[in-house]
This record gives sequence, C-alpha cells and structure tokens, in this order.
Amino acid sequence: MKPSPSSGSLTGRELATQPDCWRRAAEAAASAAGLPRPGERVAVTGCGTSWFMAQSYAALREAAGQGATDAFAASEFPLTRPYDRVVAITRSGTTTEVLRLLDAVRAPTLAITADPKTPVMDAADEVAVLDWADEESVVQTRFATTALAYLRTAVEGTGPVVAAAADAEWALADPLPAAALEAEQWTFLGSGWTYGLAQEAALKMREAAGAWTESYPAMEYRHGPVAIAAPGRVVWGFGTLPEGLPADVTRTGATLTPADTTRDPMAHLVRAQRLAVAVAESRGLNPDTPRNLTRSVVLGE
Ligand code: F1P
Repeated sequence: MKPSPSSGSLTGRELATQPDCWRRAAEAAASAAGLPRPGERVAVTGCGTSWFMAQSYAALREAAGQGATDAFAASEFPLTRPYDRVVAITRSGTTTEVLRLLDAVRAPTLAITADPKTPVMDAADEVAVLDWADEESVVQTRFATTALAYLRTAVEGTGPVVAAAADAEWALADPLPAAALEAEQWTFLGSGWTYGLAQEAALKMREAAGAWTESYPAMEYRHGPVAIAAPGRVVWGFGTLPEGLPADVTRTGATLTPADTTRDPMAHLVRAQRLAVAVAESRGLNPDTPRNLTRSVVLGE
C-alpha cells in the first residue's frame, strides 16, 4: 500500500486501500449472482453516501444502454413504480430506511453490504458481501467506492475498474492543490455518473470537516449557484466541464480545480476524500470522530 499524506487518521489509512479494494471488487463482480441483467428496469437505493453511489451507478448503467435505472434515497422510494429489480447499498446492513424498503418492495432485491452479521442478510433476496472493504471509520470512503466498483464492473467489465484502481494510486500520491486546502467554501460539479461523485465529495467534506460545500450537475451551476463563487472559494470539477464554464468561474475570482480528464473520475473522488481529511485536520478536527454522526442511522419503531 502506498502511504497516504493523510495516513495519520484511521479514515486516511482506510481510504488509501481503495486501489486494492477496487481490484478485488472487479474480480468478485465478474462471477456474482443477483446483479441486474441487461434490459431490466432497475431502481438503486441507499442513504447518505450509499445513495450517492446509487446515483452514479444508475447513470452509468443507463448510459451504457443496459436499461432504465433510477436512483432514490431509500426514504423517498416510489413504491408504486414497477421495477424488475431493486438494488440497495448499505455498508452497515442496519440502516432503518433501507431495511423498511426491502421489506416493502415486491421486485427481486439485491443488497450490497460490508457486514454479513446484520439484518440485511435476511431482508434482501440476494446479498453481495464485500466484507474486505468494511471500515471502522464512521465516514465512509472505501466501502462506498468499492460497492460502486463492483456495480460498475457488472456494467463495463473489469477493464475500466482495474484502470481506475491504477489511477487511484496516482490520486493517493498527487499533491492536493493549495487553493483547495486553504479555501473557505467548495462547490463540486459533475455530470452523468460523475454527478453522484460530486455529491459524495461534497458530503465527505461536510461529514469529515464540517465544511460548507455544495454540489450540482455542472450545467446547473450557472443557474444560481454561481452567485456563491468568490475569491478564496473553490469550484472542483469531475469529468469534462461544459464549454465556457471555466471562464465564467475564473471571472468570479473563485479558483477552478478542473479534473485531469486522463484519470478516472473515481480517482478524483479519492482526491476529494483526501481533501476532506486534510481540511478536517487543518481545522483541528478528528475525521475519525465526525460531529453528530453515527456509523449507521437506526431509528426506533
Ligand atoms: C449510510 C449512512 C452513511 C453516513 C452516516 C449514516 O449508511 O447514511 O452514509 O455517512 O454515517 O449512515 P449505510 O446504510 O451505508 O450503512
């Protein structure tokens, strides 16, 4: 494993293992059961980070021509809609909204979890256990991206995920931009499947560092959110940014951190995770003990 510049924290150490986790996910998905078949109408769900991974997978699958794929927060799932299959992502296997949904839904279900000793094992028809990617951290990094790598392999085959793992090695070693480390506010932009990654990057910064972050589909940014852009603030792009947007951001005095489009967008999420840890530490916060958060939200009856 390559040393991470943020390896002082548990979160920093866990996020540094993502390249190996993704390679293992690619292997596991190649012979897995219960994954959506081409042509099926699929809904993907989860809460928090898991919901954002669901968004990325849904966009990837549909763009690949494998069938209509929707993503919903588990609490907002439209039970009236017919789906051929429902995929739920839950690291803990205990999140109340996910368990309630799996109980209520009639379509065949697949859950992806890190913990085989949890209620989700009975709640779903099929379960993929990615226990090698489980985490001690409250703030999810490697489980989330490994679940996405697993689902992505089912869409694209092993090649892109193996290449993404190599790019993640780069992402762990490449210095973070000084402007991003010193900023007071961050807005993450993506489009298609990278919009879910942008959402997750922004959530990571909020969870680990209590930071003011926002996230939008890139083309939506000029429809209002650009009002926030100012010197000392950062706009962080995933994937290729729309024409004219870089110039529009630069005019505001904000710093644009465009993605290196030769690298996989999942590797850019690794950079954003590192940023979250680094900003937390620079604020005197411990990313391993995020404010007001628990590992999973388990609600009473
Ligand atoms: C989902 C989740 C996390 C979030 C928080 C509470 O958990 O919403 O994304 O960071 O810790 O739980 P899970 O269903 O994937 O276990």
